[in-house]
Amino acid sequence: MYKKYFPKGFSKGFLWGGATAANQVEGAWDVDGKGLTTAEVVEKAKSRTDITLSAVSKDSIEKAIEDKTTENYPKRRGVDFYHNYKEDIALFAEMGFKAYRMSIAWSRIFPEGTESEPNEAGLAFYDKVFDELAKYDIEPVVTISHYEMPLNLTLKKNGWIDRSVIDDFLRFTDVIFKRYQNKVKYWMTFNEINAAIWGGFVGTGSVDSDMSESEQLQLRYQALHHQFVASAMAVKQGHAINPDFKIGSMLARGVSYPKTSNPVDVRAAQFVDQQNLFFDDVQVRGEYPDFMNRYFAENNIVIKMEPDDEKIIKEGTVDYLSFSYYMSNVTGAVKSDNETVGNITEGEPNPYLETSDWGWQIDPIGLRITLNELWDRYQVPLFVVENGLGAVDKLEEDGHVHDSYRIDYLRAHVEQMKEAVKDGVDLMGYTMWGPIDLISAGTSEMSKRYGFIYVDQDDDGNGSKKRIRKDSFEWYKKVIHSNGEDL
Ligand code: BGP
Repeated sequence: MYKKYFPKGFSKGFLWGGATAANQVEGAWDVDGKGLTTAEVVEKAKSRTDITLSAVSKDSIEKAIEDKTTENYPKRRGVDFYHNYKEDIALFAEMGFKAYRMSIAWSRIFPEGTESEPNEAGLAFYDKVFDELAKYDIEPVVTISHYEMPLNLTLKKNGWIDRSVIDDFLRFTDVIFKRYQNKVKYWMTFNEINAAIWGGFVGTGSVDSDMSESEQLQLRYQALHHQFVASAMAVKQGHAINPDFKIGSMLARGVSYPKTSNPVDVRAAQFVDQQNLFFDDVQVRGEYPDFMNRYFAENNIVIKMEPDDEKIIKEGTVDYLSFSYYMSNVTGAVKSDNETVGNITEGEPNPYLETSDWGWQIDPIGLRITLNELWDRYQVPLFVVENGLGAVDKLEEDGHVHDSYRIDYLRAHVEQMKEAVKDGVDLMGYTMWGPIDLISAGTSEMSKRYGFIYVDQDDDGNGSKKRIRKDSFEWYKKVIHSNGEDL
């Protein structure tokens, strides 16, 4: 029947909030029995591309472990959310957050990754965080693995390349699903699962810096396959523990525009786009798409599968699709030397767009395009779980941070998100990235700030760690209060 109706704005229960990751906020890296993680041995870098696997060798890991001046590793210190969580959550509540996306540090629960029993002190910490959120009716949205794993799994097994890590992961998910079954409803398995390919070590925990490019690809796709299987098994496991759980996928999404209307450019952009979407083809539709099977065959990549893997992947499809969105890309058939930087590195500059201080191309309309595309392709609820502006903020003499540029960025993206909702996209929520300043995933800097809340700490860890509301804090409060009407 013809429906003379279209949604006029965000749904009533829309999940407004913010997103962080354990290794970027918590600090307290060796407190209460926690083990070292892969994130805590990655060195500072100038850009995202420097954190790809080639930057992480066995030697650099050894050096990082031996280095006793641990204060040099910002991710080991974070912004000390571990000790400040009450104050930080109170500030989120003051803005009216309905949801807080956070991750559980695997190595707080299983310090080495291989133990048979979990670390009670680690579990107790997240109990306290979830209870604090519940006080304010803030829904936790939990990323199970956000760019880290217990370092021991890298040292002993070379990370996700070893199939037995699936068992280690499922022991971890079994414990947290059971423990928090009445406190957490929304989960996602792997942050930006496509980082397994372009982020190397960060995504897979496997060191392949001494390999050729084709060997690296072989290793990364195999490690990724193990993550697909682990994710699908976790979805099934979680639903058996609590059928009300909503367990999602998480993709770093950036639409790829053709450089010109020449069909060869259009096809080149489509290829890049398919390479980006294939992760959700597996996790949402439940099978490897044929264009990837062709790609594997033509690139001599052989995915080793166990007899049941295809069935497992089919039966463990996700309940919703979440993604990060920061920028879009441009692709042409002929590769240009003029590469853009960003969290998805392939691409060229777009003359119609401005860039952030870190060169990421700002494209709010691309978010509407992305939402429509994902909805058309998958027809499952969507969730924007990261979007934000990394900028150099200045604490003025009046004691404030006047971040009108951040408000402009976020407003433009929320506007386009609203357009997508009016287009009919089923959108569950929006957790912008970094509601409180945190350590950058890409560069380990503190000075790349995303937050509504300023943290007084510099790149070397100096500062009082005092929390200060920026101008954007009041703006977001108004946005949430009006359910996205007052922008
Ligand atoms: C995403 C990651 C986050 C986050 C964000 C911003 O890709 O999931 O962990 O950090 O990007 O990136 P960066 O910190 O490099 O600015």
